[in-house]
Amino acid sequence: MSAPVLILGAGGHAKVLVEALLADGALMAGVVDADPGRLGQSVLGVPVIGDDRVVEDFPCDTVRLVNGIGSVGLPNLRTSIFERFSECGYRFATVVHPSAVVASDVELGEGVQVMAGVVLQPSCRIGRNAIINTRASVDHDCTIGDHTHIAPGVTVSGGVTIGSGCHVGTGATLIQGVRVGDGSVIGAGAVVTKDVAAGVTVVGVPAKVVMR
Ligand code: JB2
Repeated sequence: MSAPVLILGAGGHAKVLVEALLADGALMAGVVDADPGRLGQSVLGVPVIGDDRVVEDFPCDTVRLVNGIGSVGLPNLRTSIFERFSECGYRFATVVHPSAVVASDVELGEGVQVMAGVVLQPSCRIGRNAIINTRASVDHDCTIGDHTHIAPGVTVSGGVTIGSGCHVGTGATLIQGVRVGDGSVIGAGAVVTKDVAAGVTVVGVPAKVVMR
């Protein structure tokens, strides 16, 4: 039996994670949130039991953490909370909704979150703390970096490499073999037909750089 999970954050992203965890039969230790107004509330029936200080009440070998901070609006917080608790010895659970199709040789890093309806084709490697959000598809031989968010409905064709700390916006499409550098943002609905440098924002069809 796996250790129970403690969710960090009680907002929209956490709600989707709780749904996936309950569907997978996970044991729930509770939710912690920085907002004192959330204390006593619940997320799909899982109680908010305090703020991040409560985590220390659970020795790190008795609980698995789930990063419920989304990467829209709070991308740096999502990464820093993952690194901070990892350094303290906590482990992050990998969450895979039972409706996701994940090929047998796919490598999922610690704390990866694969939401409902996702397809991950053979030989993909997904980095630590990445989100593959609702109904996204990632085709064969892709590499997705640590802390990157693939938003709902994104289509990633075969052999694509996306760096760490990237955001690929809702419904974007990346054609086969393109490479996206670390820290870049792909706008919602963009169609990426050629490589994207690190640290830039691209939007449109075909995608063009709008910010460096
Ligand atoms: O340091 C913190 C902290 N800072 C903010 N520790 C903990 N434990 N919680 C923290 N929070 C809490 O995160 C806020 O008080 C708030 O309750 C929650 C963020 O909720 P929100 O709904 O604003 O964002 P989200 O990150 O859950 O979801 C965003 O990203 C998802 C990927 C939204 O844009 C969603 O629509 C999106 N699907």
